[in-house]
Amino acid sequence: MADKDPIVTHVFTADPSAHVFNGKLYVYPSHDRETDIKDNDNGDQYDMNDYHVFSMDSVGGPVTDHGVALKQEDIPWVSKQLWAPDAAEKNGKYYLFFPARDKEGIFRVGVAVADKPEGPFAPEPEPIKGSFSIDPATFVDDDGQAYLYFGGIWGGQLQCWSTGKFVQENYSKMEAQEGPALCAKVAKLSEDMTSLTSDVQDVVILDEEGKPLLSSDHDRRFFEAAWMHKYKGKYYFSYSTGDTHFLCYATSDSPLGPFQYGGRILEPVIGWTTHHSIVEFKGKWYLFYHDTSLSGGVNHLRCVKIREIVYDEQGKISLAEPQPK
Ligand code: FUB
Repeated sequence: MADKDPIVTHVFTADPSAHVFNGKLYVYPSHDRETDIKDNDNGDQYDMNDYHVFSMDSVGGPVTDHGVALKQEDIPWVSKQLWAPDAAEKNGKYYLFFPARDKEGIFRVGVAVADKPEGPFAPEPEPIKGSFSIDPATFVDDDGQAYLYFGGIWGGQLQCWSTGKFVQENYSKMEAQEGPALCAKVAKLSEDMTSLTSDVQDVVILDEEGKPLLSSDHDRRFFEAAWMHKYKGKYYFSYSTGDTHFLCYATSDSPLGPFQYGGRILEPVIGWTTHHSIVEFKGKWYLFYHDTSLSGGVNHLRCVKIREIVYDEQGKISLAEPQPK
């Protein structure tokens, strides 16, 4: 089985968030760039400073690069590292959610607003109050309520927030050392999508015995790359397991969980990180993900790819074609 081709090769792209707006498929990825910074667990080598938006009319067809939609120098609160973004549409406006380090080096989530899916996006002057860590993913439910999922351990700093306040000394612990795993976070978004209107709560993932996944369960516990989609009335929370390099999912009857662990979607790809989105387009379901094949395996120079996924009668996800070994 041949591997997939990157959707674009003229720039490095990663962390793809795919959405259908006005009948077109839009992709909001990180824009990886070359740097001399050596790889470390902090993720300093992921030193991105702008976002491009891409669109396509068909999967496998031509991809349009709409150019720079938002850049670091235009965001007053950001010091560095524009990491994995997501986008949403609400009441005819388009919102780009993005994580970045503030001037104190703490990751926060910002939001920027546009009239068109491809931007340009105008950033709010401050990060979203109450937001922290990385990898925002938005989900607008059928009743119009929008949710913001976020979080990432290790370089994503989630372990620093276990008391509700940022504790720098907790950084080097990387994650919980025993007991339940640290969870991704979720909160409701306001009607104008620029603030949180509920408490931030844990996205709890349960094992087959109904117990929260343990911190020692590196094959299944949440690491980063939250994504939410809905299929046949069920909420699917998917995520990366980080150091074990799997993309997994869990399901619930509520967007707030708790979620039941469901299985793996993607086995490890070339490169350390793995990050994805899931979207329905023209009657088929697709997994957008990245690997490092375009750079010959450089961890911070990644490329976005697409695979079709299918559901069985129980709603279990698998790839439409087997993943090459
Ligand atoms: O792209 C930078 C970081 O790498 C993302 O925020 C993570 O999800 C990982 O893909």
